[in-house]
Amino acid sequence: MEALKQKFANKALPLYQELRAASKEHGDIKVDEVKLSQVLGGARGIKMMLWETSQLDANKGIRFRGYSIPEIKELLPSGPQGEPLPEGLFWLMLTDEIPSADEVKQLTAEWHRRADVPQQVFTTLDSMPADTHPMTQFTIGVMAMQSDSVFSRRYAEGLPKSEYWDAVYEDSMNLIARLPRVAAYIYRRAFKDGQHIEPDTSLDYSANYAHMLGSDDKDFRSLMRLYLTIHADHEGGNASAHTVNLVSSTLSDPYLAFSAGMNALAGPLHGLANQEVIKWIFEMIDSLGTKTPTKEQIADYVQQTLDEGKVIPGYGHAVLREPDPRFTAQRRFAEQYITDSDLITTVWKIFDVVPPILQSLGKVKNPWPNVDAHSGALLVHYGFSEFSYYTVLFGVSRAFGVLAAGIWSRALGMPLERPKSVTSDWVRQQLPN
Ligand code: HAX
Repeated sequence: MEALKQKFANKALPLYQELRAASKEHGDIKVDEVKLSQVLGGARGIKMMLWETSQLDANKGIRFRGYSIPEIKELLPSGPQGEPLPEGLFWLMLTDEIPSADEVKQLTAEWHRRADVPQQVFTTLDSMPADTHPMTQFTIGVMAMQSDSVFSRRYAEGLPKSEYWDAVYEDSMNLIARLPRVAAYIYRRAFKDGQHIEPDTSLDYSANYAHMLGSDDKDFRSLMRLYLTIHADHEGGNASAHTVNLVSSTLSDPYLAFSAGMNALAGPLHGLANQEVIKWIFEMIDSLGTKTPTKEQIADYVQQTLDEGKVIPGYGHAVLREPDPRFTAQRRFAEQYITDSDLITTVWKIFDVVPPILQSLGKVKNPWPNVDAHSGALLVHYGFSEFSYYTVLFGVSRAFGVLAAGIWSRALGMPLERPKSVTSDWVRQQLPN
């Protein structure tokens, strides 16, 4: 058994016993109460699932196994310029241990070993118009690999429940290994006349992905390492993670579950916001006729967007109540690596202008920027201005978190997810006369 799988098994199997006993002996302990406003308000804040890999604090932001983003940057094995390797984060999420540089190297090699993409994926993608939205191509590309699912095959052969996690582990590792090749293939066929670039197995996961996209710039590689790390997981309740959790609870295999989650990520209130942000900024620049808008001009444009009944993309969050540390990490990256970018200066001016305007509306619970407010400007800086592709990058990263969590769910024997719905008649009956 490979080292990572063995380490995982050593952690997960005793926890399975512990949680089973807790549920049996203390299952009546109340952990939450549900208010009508939550039933009618998108189930905000209701505690209803187990998610081992990360936890979101409304004020402090994401913690991966208890570690903040600055701590992750400090502790995880990193690339040559010091940005963390997402391989290390995956290891941490799966084992609750910070890996050594050597362990991370082994994981990179393991993913290269598993990275061969079946020909039918490219044939399937090539049968679609090249201008099909990249997120649609991405989920179809993932689905085209489903026939390779180890879980599906072994389940059909009579896999016992105690071994579900093992087959899900195999699928998840294969899927993560293959995603950069599929995602880069989509980028090159959509935007670079189908001139594809072969993988370079001497590179780490992020640098190889950057290479296949078409960039060997060392700073862009560093950005990819940071980007793929900070987008990986945001606890279990967000729409893409929750979708993966729900679908995989039916024992759909990781290919089916992950592509379902990617369809949730493709919505503008969720991952597609990274595309919407840069589109909105470019439209603002066009409409104002300047690449260096003043704060007053930005404020007017923000007001105009709100008057048109639209949201300001990249601002607000269902859980966070402070600026998103993933925004701050990208800002720090820009401060360190990039001087003189009108676009990035504009992103920072927007950060000064938008929160007080949203606050003044009196209804927005979080006026601060989220992860998507910054990422597009960084990508444009390094020559990737095809913003309809941005959510695919997010999706490749999100695979680390949701698939690690999926392995945990099967190891912990999590059952079919099935919450309760109510009708409006039922709601009326609860109201005082
Ligand atoms: N601009 C304008 N209005 C906003 C707003 C924004 N950025 N954020 C929230 N509001 C409005 C809501 O539309 C809602 O208005 P109504 O009552 O008239 O319907 C009101 O403020 C209350 O909303 P909320 O409770 O503060 O926010 P929600 O939990 O309902 O929604 C969203 C959270 C992220 C969907 C929301 O803030 C939003 O639409 N933001 C813009 C889109 C965006 O950036 N999405 C990415 C979020 C991060 C993410 O998932 N990345 O992948």
